[in-house]
Amino acid sequence: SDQKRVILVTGGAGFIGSNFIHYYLAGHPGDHIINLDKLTYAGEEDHIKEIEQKSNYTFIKGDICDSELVDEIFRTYGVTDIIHFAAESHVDNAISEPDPFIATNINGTYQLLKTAKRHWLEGGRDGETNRFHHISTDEVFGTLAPDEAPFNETSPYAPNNPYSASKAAADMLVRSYCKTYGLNTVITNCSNNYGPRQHMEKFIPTVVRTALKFEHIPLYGDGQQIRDWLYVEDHASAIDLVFHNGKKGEVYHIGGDNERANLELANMICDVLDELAPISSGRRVAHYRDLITFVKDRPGHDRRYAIDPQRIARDLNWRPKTRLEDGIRQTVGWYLENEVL
Ligand code: NAD
Ligand code: TDX
Repeated sequence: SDQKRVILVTGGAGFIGSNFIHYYLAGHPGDHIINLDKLTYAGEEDHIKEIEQKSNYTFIKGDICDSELVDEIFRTYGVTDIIHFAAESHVDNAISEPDPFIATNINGTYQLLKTAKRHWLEGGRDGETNRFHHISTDEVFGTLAPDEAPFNETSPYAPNNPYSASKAAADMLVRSYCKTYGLNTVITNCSNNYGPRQHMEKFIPTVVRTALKFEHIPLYGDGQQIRDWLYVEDHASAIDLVFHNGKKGEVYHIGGDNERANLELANMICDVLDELAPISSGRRVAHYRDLITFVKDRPGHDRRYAIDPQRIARDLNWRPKTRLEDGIRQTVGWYLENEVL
């Protein structure tokens, strides 16, 4: 619609949220984005500093679990929609300390739902124009055997670690607010994102960072775990489409059509680095791939994730655009230029 939207984006100083805000404001300059982010260790104000001067963008440092703050933001700005990215997102952290995952991913999502319901649905309002878009993950479906069909929107939930369990719980709460109260929700479950601004704790930045320092490149277990890789800008385009055109109460899976074993991906990154950051003679290795080292496996490590993206392809005509080789080259180039690792 051409009605001006005031969108509360949560977690917009993180990896996917910041890429999404850049993408969205370029395409919808008439809308206003309020970015609510706690700036945990994973949030980075630098990620959105270029848009800070825009009149249709407001940054608020705060916690999604703080329902009084969220309520005040609704009252002050007249929030019309929510796109909810904020989460604790790193599986290894969830294994060592699950507390913040339960607080942010479960209770934080609940506080947003509760406040949205109060503002959009109570007092006889039908809330049909107010969208609550929840960003989730393929990890909630657990793990796939090599010969199994990819996850689709009817796959059973089977989370295997405290992170994916907390995201699964959030998905269920969102679902319930649509079924019970009629909140206009959509959920997207996507595969592994990569691209500029990803936190260095994640796999791809870890490979780039350790390689450039000539440290061991750590591959968990046998390195044969498979992930599907989605370029973050392709993800942003899918979110934009689902947010505007997705069906109320619907779930959409977003995949990159790029299943790769971790070892194969690490080798690909190393080959790109050989080209973009050539190793001078006298170093202890001739090629970055010689730094790859197999280390202790992650407990409960899911063997394979893969997404069947037929629904979003058919209903919304979305497809990922970026070839993995191109996306990796751009991402590695970005890390080299920005020296953030
Ligand atoms: P990220 O860790 O890079 O960013 C998370 C952001 O949320 C940070 O800026 C952080 O400061 C903020 N945040 C954390 N707790 C908060 C709180 N209580 N209140 C307000 N802000 C808070 O994460 P990401 O990789 O950008 O992931 C974004 C979303 O996408 C998450 O919901 C995640 O579960 C989902 N997801 C990520 C991937 C992926 O590959 N990265 C894949 C599938 C789904
Ligand atoms: O040093 C490493 N070595 C390694 O082999 C790291 C950090 C990871 N890995 C492996 C584990 C996984 O098989 O690489 C793969 C990717 O690991 P992560 O980047 O930690 O991502 P993953 O656990 O797959 O989860 C990601 O995708 C789903 C995001 O972090 C989640 O937020 C998202 O929901």
